[in-house]
Amino acid sequence: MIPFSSYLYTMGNFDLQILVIFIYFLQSLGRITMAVAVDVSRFESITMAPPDPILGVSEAFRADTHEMKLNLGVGAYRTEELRPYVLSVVKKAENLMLERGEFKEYLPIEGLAAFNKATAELLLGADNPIIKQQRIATVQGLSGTGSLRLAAALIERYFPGAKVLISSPTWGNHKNIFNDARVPWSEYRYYDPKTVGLDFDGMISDIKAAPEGSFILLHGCAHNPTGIDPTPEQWEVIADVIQEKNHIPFFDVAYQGFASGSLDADASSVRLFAARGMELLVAQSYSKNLGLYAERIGAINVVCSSADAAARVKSQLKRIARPMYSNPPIHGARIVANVVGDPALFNEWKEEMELMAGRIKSVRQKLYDSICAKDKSEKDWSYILKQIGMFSFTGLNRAQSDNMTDKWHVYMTKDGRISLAGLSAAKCEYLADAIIDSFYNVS
Ligand code: KET
Repeated sequence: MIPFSSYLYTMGNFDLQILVIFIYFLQSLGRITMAVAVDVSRFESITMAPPDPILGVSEAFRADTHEMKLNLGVGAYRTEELRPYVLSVVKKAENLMLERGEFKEYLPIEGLAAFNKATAELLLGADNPIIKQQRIATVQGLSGTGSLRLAAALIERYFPGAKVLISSPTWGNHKNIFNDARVPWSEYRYYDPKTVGLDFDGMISDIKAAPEGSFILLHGCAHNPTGIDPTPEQWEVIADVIQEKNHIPFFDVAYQGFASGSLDADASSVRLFAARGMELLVAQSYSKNLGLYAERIGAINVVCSSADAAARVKSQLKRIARPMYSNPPIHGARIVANVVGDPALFNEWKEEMELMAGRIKSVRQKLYDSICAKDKSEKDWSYILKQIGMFSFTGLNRAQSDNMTDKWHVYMTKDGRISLAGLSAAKCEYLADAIIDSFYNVS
């Protein structure tokens, strides 16, 4: 039988007109209903979501054509020429993978074994007894975000009603992650705008006041967005209170090696808690320290009091991962495993990381110097130097941050955070002018 559509082609204009009149006639008899009203979407009730407060800044930056525009929104490392940077150890590790002709089969749900071993060792130190005792459940995750999300799902499932305490302020996505996982959260005091420093007393009393057995989310190093970390002595007190209240520490380690340039120094907070025999959760990311942003490589680690508990936790993490994304991507996992597993590459990585951390420190200093040279008032800008990591929390309010973007084409998050990793020495003077103008001329 000839299909109706083919038959239409054989018809002349006059025939088609007759056909259309016939259809209208049938319609008027109620025999045919036009089922689809093409201009009304089935998705009509879905409203437009707001742009993401961090990643949306990059979209706005791309749309700006001004020659002085500067993207200090997302925490992503740039070279002095403000170009994205692929570490040379990453290129070498990728070459190794090509030479070896490595496969692309599915990974196990928990990820690449060599990666999981390497990541736990980087976190705790290779000779940490916890690893030998197999008290750590490590599951490869979709970078820091995906790893946090797995842990959130674990909390929701096995600690119903338990609260997560997050710092005020914190990385914006933390709230989304726990909201989406339906985990209740509240904030503990962290930042003191008066001193542009840590509100340590507020932090301690809020952690003390939380219901026993809460999860306390801590930034392992280089707190985002403030760049303010507790001192080693303060970490001890934080650990005391968490232990006293039977809380569970939950570390977000997204900047290991980036704060100080040393992998070990930046893991010292986590290691301090682990050495006390505490059970804890740690989400890791290789976006920043290995520049693997788009490879989505990280891990969730759960340190347990026994190997048996760790095995059970791991089995449940896998159970959560399987229906979410089945198993993780292999490329970034191999890069990390190859870099950490080869002593020459490992050393080269540490050198490159020091270089990146060093460049950020030098623009931090230059920005501070430029601001001090231009600002004739008595204002103390030294907090810029005291902060560490990728960011500076400028203290600029929303209107002042808007001025930075609208007038100066400096793209930043509206909480006043600037990513120094996106700043070059050549742009420090310009940024200093923008900050001074926004600070003094906008309220
Ligand atoms: N934790 C913290 C504290 C963090 O700053 C980020 C990323 C992540 C986790 C997650 O990174 P991932 O790429 O999923 O491993 N922060 C930067 C990028 C972003 O917002 O996604 C940022 O704050 O700019």
